[in-house]
Amino acid sequence: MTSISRRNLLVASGAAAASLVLGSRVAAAPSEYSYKFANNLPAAHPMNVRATEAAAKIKAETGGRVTLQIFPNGQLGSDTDMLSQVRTGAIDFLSLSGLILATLVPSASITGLGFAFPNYEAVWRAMDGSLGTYVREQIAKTNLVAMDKIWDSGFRQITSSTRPIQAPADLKGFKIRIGPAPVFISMFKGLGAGVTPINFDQLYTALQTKIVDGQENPLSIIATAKFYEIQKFCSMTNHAWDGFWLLANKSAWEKLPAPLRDIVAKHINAAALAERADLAVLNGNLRTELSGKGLKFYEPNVQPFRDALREAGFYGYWRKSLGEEAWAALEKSIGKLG
Ligand code: X2X
Repeated sequence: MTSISRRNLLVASGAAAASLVLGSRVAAAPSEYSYKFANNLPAAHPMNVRATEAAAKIKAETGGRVTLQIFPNGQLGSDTDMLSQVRTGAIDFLSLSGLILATLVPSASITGLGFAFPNYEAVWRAMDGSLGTYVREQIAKTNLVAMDKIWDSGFRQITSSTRPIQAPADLKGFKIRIGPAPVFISMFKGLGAGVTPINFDQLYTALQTKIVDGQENPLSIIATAKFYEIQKFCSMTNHAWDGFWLLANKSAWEKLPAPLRDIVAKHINAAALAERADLAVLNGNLRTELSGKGLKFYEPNVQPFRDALREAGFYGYWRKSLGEEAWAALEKSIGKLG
């Protein structure tokens, strides 16, 4: 399985988008189990590239009985629209950040707590261990099924069109876009920023029209969404890690005979691991690539940000809000937080 090269990521967006658009618009001959898989990411993001590969493998191994049509780029609506759709069965699969899933499953916020994960070793120890199990159990209490392996989105950085963010004081009066994610709204309010919740499909325009001064996302999304075209500065705050749960509508999932479900789960989970590896490669290269596109990088000392969150009562609030079981599952993987 080849990894997505840096060059492929930044230059293949047209081809990838075209292939996915064609794939989604050219009426595929209906198979016995035809599923819609929606997400908010650009077609060139490794998540869509690997999901497309997985869909082909699923179709091949099931002899065409199971097909997944992929709808990237928020084609089927905003994140909050698509979450409603996967709950009703209007779409069958949705990849969604735990930050936004938290509007339905509050405990999903736990993976987005500020500065919770020091590195990827801690992320995968948690998400492939007790914390991931805990959150999937909470998701299962809704009418959704979460696949075993969470996909990587990455450690999030702050971009700006006005000034580099180097200390909490720089966030005072800074108009930052946040996804409709309770824990991030809380985090950036706690840091003193002016928070504007906007769905991802509206973000490029909001930045371009200066409705907001900046936003925060991993480098792979800054690159594939081309935010470097309308942002000047990027501060490597690594203020939170984020991942995408691969969610299935429960009745659509249970409609599949067990042997077909096993094939679908096998290839989707394998694709998640391949996508994680892709991002690991990209995370080592994208800063150079984005610098070449004009983005100016900064490496702020993050301890003042952590201290400001603690002083604002952020960790105490979320420990109480999420509960001791969730907090114990988190600290089992990362040690003491807050
Ligand atoms: O909306 C965002 O910023 C994104 C794409 O990172 C999420 O899905 C949370």
